[in-house]
Amino acid sequence: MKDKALCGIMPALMTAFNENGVDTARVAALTKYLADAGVHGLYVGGSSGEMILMTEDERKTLLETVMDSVGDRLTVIAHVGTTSTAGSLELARHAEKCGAKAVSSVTPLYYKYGFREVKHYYERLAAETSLPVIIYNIPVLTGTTLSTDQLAEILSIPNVGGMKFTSSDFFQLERIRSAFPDKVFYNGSDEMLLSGLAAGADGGIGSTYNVQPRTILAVYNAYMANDAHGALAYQAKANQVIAEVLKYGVLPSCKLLLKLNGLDYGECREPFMPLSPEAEKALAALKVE
Ligand code: MN9
Repeated sequence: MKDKALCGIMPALMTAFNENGVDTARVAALTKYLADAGVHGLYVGGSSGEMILMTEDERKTLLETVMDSVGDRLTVIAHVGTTSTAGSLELARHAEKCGAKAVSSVTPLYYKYGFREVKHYYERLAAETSLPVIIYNIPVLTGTTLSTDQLAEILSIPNVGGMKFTSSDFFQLERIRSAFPDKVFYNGSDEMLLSGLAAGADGGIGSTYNVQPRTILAVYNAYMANDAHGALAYQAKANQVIAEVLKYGVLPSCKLLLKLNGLDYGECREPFMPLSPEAEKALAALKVE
């Protein structure tokens, strides 16, 4: 049976920083804002959370902050991918101890691993935790494009609960979700949420969900109510924001949009840079909800 608690709209939570590390008060404020907006869960410690720019200790603090803040209200998926298998296994054990509902991971970053290595990595991760493991398939960043058969082989590993699918090969998404009706599939590109839902995704995980949760939920809710045209209208509304954010840089832009919306979430960590005045002006003109 598909785990309904894992389905739905899950912002890929952004991280706020201060001079001491994770700004736990601001992180708690954003998680509460998103819970109040009605999202179903949070995906914590992924690329949208600047995990590549954080230490493992900071990542643990981040997850603990989220669990304390909204762990009783929302499904929390902990992204545990790092540059090393040992580091990811350590974060997976920590996530389980903290009460996360699932763990997710890209393969260890930087090298372009082959299929045998990718599969081995997920076997190790699945053996380390009793939580469901959500594979993170993002070929444009990992450099490894897996075939439908190869994805199916990885999904067959015991304990693998589903996949975050960041690709526009919706034929492949439909084939694997039909082959694994009990597993959970998430669309990974915000700008193509409706396309992913139409191919059978059970929900979506995305960065811009942090800043426009209501519009994204409207896409999902309309689609679930069999209103594909309504869903497309909301997707078009979301895409006006996404197109601008992509132009100026997703994470710095989303942090600015949060600030304009009344939650000063600070700046991204270096080497990200503050936005230009021109970008700030363009983003300030957007209607974001
Ligand atoms: O988590 C995000 N992907 C990455 C998903 O960070 C690589 C997406 O939400 C994108 O930021 C978004 C903009 O292209 O779709």
